[in-house]
Amino acid sequence: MAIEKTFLMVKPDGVERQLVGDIVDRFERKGFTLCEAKLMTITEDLAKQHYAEHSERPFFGELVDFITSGPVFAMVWEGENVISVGRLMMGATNPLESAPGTIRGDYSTTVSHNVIHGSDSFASAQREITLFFGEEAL
Ligand code: 3AN
Repeated sequence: MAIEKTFLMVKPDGVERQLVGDIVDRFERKGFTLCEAKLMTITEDLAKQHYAEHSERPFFGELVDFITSGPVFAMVWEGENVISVGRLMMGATNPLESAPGTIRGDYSTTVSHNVIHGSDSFASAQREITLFFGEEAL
């Protein structure tokens, strides 16, 4: 048993396609608790910090351009194993591997415009929650 918190974010494509309600609904029905949420536009500086681990990758510029291209819906969710279960609910990054029934499996066909971001580890969750909502949200 591990009650923990994770950072989830509906990306600009998901907000534009009006998928926020569906995504919040999935996590609520699963039994997780929404702790923080805000609709916001990410600055270039915040995008670069958020995706720092990808800064050397060839798609980094594209990634920053996309995530700053329109409003995102940033959230903190709490619950048992919410970090790893949240990743399962999101589906794989590779569209060939994101199963139907998952968020990406149901709504996305590409690796870049893939609707949702979720922390991939406890350390990432701590870092991302602090970056978007401050230490008091941990
Ligand atoms: P995830 O979001 O599933 O944790 P990461 O951390 O490997 O995936 O990648 C972060 C983001 O970078 C992905 N959500 C995706 O939008 C983008 N990305 C990953 N690989 C590629 C790629 N080959 N081309 C373009 N964008 C990519």
